[in-house]
Amino acid sequence: MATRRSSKGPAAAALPRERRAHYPIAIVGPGALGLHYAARLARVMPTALVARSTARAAQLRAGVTVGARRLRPHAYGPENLPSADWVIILVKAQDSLPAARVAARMAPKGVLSLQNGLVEELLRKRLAGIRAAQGVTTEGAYRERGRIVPAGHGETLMPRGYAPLARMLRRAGFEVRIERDLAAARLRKLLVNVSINPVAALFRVPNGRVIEAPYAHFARELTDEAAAVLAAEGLRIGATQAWERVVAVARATANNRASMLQDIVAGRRTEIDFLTGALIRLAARHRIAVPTHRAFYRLIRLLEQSKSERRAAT
Ligand code: KPL
Repeated sequence: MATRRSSKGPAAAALPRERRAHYPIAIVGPGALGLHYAARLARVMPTALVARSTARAAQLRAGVTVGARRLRPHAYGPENLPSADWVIILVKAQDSLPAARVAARMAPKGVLSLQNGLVEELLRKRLAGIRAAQGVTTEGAYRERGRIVPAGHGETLMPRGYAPLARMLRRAGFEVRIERDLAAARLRKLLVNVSINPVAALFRVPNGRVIEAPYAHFARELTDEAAAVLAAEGLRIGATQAWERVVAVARATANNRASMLQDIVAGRRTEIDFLTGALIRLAARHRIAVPTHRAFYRLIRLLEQSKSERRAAT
């Protein structure tokens, strides 16, 4: 597919700065899930991938294996951004603001976040004047010895007004649904994340094991507590339905390593503040006790700390 400014395709890495390359789509965030989306999209259209630094972009351009294929992405750092019609943000929740700044500089028609947590308000503020929304994805992918392993076929939800982006993703083979009640879908995703991710990260098990003994006991308690909080937030969900939802996602992504587990193993900061932390703040607002979430919050924080202390000591 041709770019708007060059009929030879967006070989932008080699283009002089003044001839900014243009893409139909750009992904901000080359983590496991970002690379999974980028790899599929790149098979059917020029796709830009934006990394946090020029050095990281250069590493990515050298190639990365995603599934059975070698991807040589059109990767950019923040200093040399192309423009793009549509931007998908797939960075960690704690990196939302810099990612939104980068997205705005690509002058897009619309920005869709597919991040975990509840970040829509924050993004909308930062992207004032640009169509922006937080959708939901239940796709799964993880990194293993430098390669990306897609693990779990999910759904990508987005609001009305995103039909051109939905068509692109469908062309790339993603299952996409235009969702009328995205606020509810985001709360359902939060339910899944707060029930699966901390258990997977603490016990270092793949998603499928989280719903089996002995881990299921903890996951079920987390789900029950979360269901009560989310119902108070207006989500129409009972405890049984909530558990069925968690079980369904854990089964659909059985071989996946939850993002929080990947962060712990890699010694990175996790999204615990934006997931369990967010749920605890909602619970406090509704005066609902969530002792199991509080315990997991502290345990994950402890794991993060001991990892960084070990790093500092070496
Ligand atoms: O969103 C996820 C995550 O790992 O963060 C799930 C849906 C649990 C898939 O692993």
